[in-house]
Amino acid sequence: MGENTIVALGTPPGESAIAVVRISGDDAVGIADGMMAGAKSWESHQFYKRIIRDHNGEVVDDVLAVVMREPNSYTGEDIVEISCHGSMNIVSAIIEESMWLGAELAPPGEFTKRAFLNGKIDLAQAEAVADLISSETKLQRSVALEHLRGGLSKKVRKIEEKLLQQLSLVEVSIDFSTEDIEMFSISELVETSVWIRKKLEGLIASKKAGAKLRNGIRITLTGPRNAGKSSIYNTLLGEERAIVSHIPGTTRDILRERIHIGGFTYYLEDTAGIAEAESEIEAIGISAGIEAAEAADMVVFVIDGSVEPEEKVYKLAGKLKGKRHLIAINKMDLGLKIDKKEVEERLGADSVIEISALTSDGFDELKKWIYTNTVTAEMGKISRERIAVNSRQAMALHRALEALNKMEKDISVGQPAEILSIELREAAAACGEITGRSVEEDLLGHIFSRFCIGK
Ligand SMILES: Nc1nc2c(ncn2[C@@H]2O[C@H](COP(=O)(O)OP(=O)(O)O)[C@@H](O)[C@H]2O)c(=O)[nH]1
Ligand SMILES: [Mg+2]
Repeated sequence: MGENTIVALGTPPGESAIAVVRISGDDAVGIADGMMAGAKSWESHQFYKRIIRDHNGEVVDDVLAVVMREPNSYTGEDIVEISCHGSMNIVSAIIEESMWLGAELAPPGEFTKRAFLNGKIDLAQAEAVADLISSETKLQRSVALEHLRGGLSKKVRKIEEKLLQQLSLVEVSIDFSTEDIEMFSISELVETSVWIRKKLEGLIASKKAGAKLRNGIRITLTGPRNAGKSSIYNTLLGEERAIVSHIPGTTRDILRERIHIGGFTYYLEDTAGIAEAESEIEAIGISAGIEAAEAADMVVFVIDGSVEPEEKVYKLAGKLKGKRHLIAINKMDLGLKIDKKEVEERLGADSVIEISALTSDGFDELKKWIYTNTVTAEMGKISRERIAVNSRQAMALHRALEALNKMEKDISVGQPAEILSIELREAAAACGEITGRSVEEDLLGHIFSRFCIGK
């Protein structure tokens, strides 16, 4: 392969039972011999118990090592994996010794980049590796796994094949144009184009939900002072994260924490809420809170249900129209002085629930509302099909879509086959970027820099 040989820690840094150091490249086996020679030569995919010595002959550690010879390894190159005792001191010594014997430190994602360049996986699969490593919930994991198994690649390749098939027909007709016979059928070309456009649109539509799946969904708690926003925040988190007090205006900064509900990741935000500010600092907090609520995917508007509602509460809540929101009437343990029906009638809210941050009553309903409002049509589709493109992939698919739109337009005004073939080629190349069949080197650098070192 002619590439340099790389080394990196493959497990998280820190103390652990074992740590794994990976070496990949032409010299990997030579380096393994250099620091842990044994009586027997390395057979591929066999574990060997060896002693590592540095070049001064000093013992570094007792290890278990395995050699995986090309092409049957993750990178497609010779790989040596050394399971040593999980001390950073030992790990550093092994990495230093590998470097002394000629290896270089691997930049982030280098192992996976090599797997891609050596044809072990395609680009969509490589991206899925990063998603899989960073997945926190079952749904994130299963979508990443489906992509890693080639689920997305297969769909895109099918589209690509259809494009290339039409392209070849159109090109043949250009070559034989002097013979004045139609080599391809315009109606078939249009039919295929329409079919492909539908498929592309379906995949592109999964981007928005995919971003929510990968990056999390923002939920902001808002409402008047002292309604119990910070208390609800803490109850949802299961810890006393936000300061709760009967003194109005306690919360000033926006607090943000991750929670998981039903396979999705949420960023839950506690804000100062909305009110007339009583100090300059509070005013800053309030306007930041209002901005957060505007940018959020969902808003929970909290009302103190233990007191008669002030007219302005209805006015404030009314501002949320057009935003996915829930009205939570809090402090039901104190006995409610607010009529749920009246709130529903006056605000026409998505829904209104009664809860208590103190006793956790109604929190199942609160979580259910969050979950069902996440599983919109698009999210539901993701959890069924386990396919969700990322923004790079969506951009490429969008370019393919534009090329086809242009081609259909050109067909309708009678443009010649030469023009149509350019557009078909462009659409196919754009699809090829998903799997990495056609992709620029600097884009690769960008994609693999997202990875952690040692992957
Ligand atoms: N009895 C009762 N008191 C609550 C409940 N939620 C909040 N409180 C109290 O209401 C006051 C204001 O709560 P806090 O969470 O700081 O409200 P925020 O200003 O909206 O963040 C505090 O004294 C809380 O202990 C609840 O469900 N029941
Ligand atoms: Mg608060």
